[in-house]
Amino acid sequence: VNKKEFVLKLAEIGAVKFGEFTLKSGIVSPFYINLREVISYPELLESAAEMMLDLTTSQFDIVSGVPYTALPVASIVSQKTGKGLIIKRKEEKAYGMKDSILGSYNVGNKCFLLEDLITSGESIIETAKALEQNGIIISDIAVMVDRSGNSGSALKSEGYSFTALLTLEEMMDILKSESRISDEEYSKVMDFLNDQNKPKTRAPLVKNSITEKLLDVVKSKKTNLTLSLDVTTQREFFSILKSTANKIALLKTHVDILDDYDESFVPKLLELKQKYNFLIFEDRKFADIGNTVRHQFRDGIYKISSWADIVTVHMLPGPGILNGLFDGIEDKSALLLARMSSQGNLISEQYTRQVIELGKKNPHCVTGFIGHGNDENDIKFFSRKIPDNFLFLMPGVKLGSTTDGLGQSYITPDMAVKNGADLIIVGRGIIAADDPAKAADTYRELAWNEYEKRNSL
Ligand code: S5P
Repeated sequence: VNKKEFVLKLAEIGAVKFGEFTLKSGIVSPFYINLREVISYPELLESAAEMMLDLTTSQFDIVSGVPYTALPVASIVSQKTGKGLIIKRKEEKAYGMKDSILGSYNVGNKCFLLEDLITSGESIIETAKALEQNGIIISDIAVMVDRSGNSGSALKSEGYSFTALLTLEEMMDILKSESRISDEEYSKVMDFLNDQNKPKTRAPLVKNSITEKLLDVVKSKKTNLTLSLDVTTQREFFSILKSTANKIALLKTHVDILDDYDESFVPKLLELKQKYNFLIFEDRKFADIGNTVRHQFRDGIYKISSWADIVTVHMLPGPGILNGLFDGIEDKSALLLARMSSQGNLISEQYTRQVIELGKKNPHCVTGFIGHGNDENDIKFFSRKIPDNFLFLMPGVKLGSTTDGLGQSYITPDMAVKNGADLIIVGRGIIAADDPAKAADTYRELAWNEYEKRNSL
């Protein structure tokens, strides 16, 4: 077999389809690729195994695949080479690491690892790491189709290299040259692939009134900076706010950390809001049942719903939390915590996905998502999951340090925005600076330049 025949056969069994497909992220894709069915076509499996074996560059002692689709391919490679097969369990065992790998191997064995499709590279990294934890050395990684659009850069930044039998572009070229897709379909796919790799402006799709207001402020003041004013006295609060207010689009408060909160606070705050044109975001992080958060939002000393435009919400209690908060309230909106910046936080990839799903179902009261990433690829990966009618706000932004000694992780403002954050949230980078006004300028400029660059693409 050659690649061409292989690709034609893939198209024949419906592994690549053309049309309109709504992806998990809400984005409509002009094609859909699903290699899972390959396992039911023995001759396809065999050609995949042969061609992927040809991609290896070094000797190996054992072979494995990322579960599930790559496993039968790995099993054929095993038969052809006489090297043993091992399998990493897909389900996490509740207890210990014992039995996380099936099959026989020795510590120090070199393993050839196969995968069918790479998008983010996450599942390969997960499998490779698990094998390594058991003393296995990953000597080669081969994938059938690379549709990452960035040659699997997440994998590279983790120190792994891989070879792909096919890139998506290559597949499309073959299908086009064999007249299996029209020129129109071909250019749609290519445009889509190009588009996907650049984060784009979200404004035109936004339907939420608070989000629209926020984006108006961003545009008119030329700033996508959120100031996190985490100080404990009103004097400090208003002094920093006055000197930075013309540089920010959004003011984030933790009203409950003020030592001297009294009824003069809110009127003073609203006066400055009026004067300097920013929105107010009380970072209350609601996380209880609907009835409780309803009171927490409206009642008590702070009566948050009377002055904050935006509040943060943990979706852990389920969708009822949004009803409790926003029923009967029109002009307020939530930012859902989809990821956190603190090291070792318990948020899983699946939880993040579910939070985004719940947000998508409630565009009337959700402005966007709080998220973070460990590096450029991780931020991009997260950003792509956020539909175009929602914003992505990123805390954990600071120049000159990567942590605060209390578990906070920092990345730089330009890196945050370049890779997809719409607004950055900066606290101590500004409030602990010798000259907060000057620091706010620096952060604003770095973030804004990247924002403009991105939106002019
Ligand atoms: O994941 C998060 C979410 C939030 S809202 N990580 C965060 O740090 N935050 C908030 O952003 C946090 O409560 C704090 O108010 C601010 C970051 O402050 P900094 O001083 O570390 O910039």
